[in-house]
Amino acid sequence: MMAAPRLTKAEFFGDLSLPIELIRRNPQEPFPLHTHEFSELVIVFAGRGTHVTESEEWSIQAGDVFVIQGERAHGYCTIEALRLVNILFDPTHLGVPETDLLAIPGYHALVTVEPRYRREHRFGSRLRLSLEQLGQVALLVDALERETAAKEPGYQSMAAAYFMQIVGYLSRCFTAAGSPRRLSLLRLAAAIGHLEQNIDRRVGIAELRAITHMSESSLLRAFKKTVGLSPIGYHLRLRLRRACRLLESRELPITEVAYRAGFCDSNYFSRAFRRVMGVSPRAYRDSHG
Ligand code: RM4
Ligand code: NI
Repeated sequence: MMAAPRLTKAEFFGDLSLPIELIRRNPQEPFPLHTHEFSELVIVFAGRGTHVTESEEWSIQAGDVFVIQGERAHGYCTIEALRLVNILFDPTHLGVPETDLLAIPGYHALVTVEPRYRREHRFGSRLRLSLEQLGQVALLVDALERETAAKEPGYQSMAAAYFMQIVGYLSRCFTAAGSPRRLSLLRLAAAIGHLEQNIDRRVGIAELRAITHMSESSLLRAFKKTVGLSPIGYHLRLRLRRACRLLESRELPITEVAYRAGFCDSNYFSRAFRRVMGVSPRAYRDSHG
């Protein structure tokens, strides 16, 4: 089989200074399997269609919302007046993880956990909005569209703010919609969010168990499957990522950087840093100045 084509940011983002591109598909035409350099948030406003991946097919309809991480091949076939809005975004340039969007339990459920469980749950855990919710999102989408079209001074921040409102609103809808399967996604999402919001200290498994109400073994298994790392490994990456940012800014001595990234022992910090990053914190700072 031929590899699915990979769509690039340069082809699809009209304005490369913005990590967001809104595309209305009225209608969405059948579209062959593809991957992309970016992610997309799909909001289905009307009609029906079949969303396909390499191995599965799901029918989609008005109200369905899902996030597609770019590396997963997907496309559309059999379409009945399908109208959707596709918000393409570059997750590495949004700055979203620094915000308290992470505190919304549905956030990671929507963007991180559900995409990983889509196959196993046969699309059954996706977010489906009520008509009223769809109307609310439509208003935010219109506002984002006006901002990106008019490009008045400040439009980059305004567009990012509308995008965050959309994601925040949808995350809250995800939190509110409770089927048992969704609840299990929300639990895992809560664990991921908790680690991301507590980068400056150690977080043990007992703490995560208390938040998720999961047994240690099912928590570890589900976490590994979703994130690709153990909770401790993931948390360590987050802390090192923060350390990198602090080292790059050159404002703090290395012992203080270690402390702010949740390491009370700066020797241990240096060892962990070198193991993951391949260089010492000092060498990292020297090469990023
Ligand atoms: C297509 C379809 C794809 C999207 C491209 C940009 O019509 O919606 O999923 O990646 O547009
Ligand atoms: Ni796509």
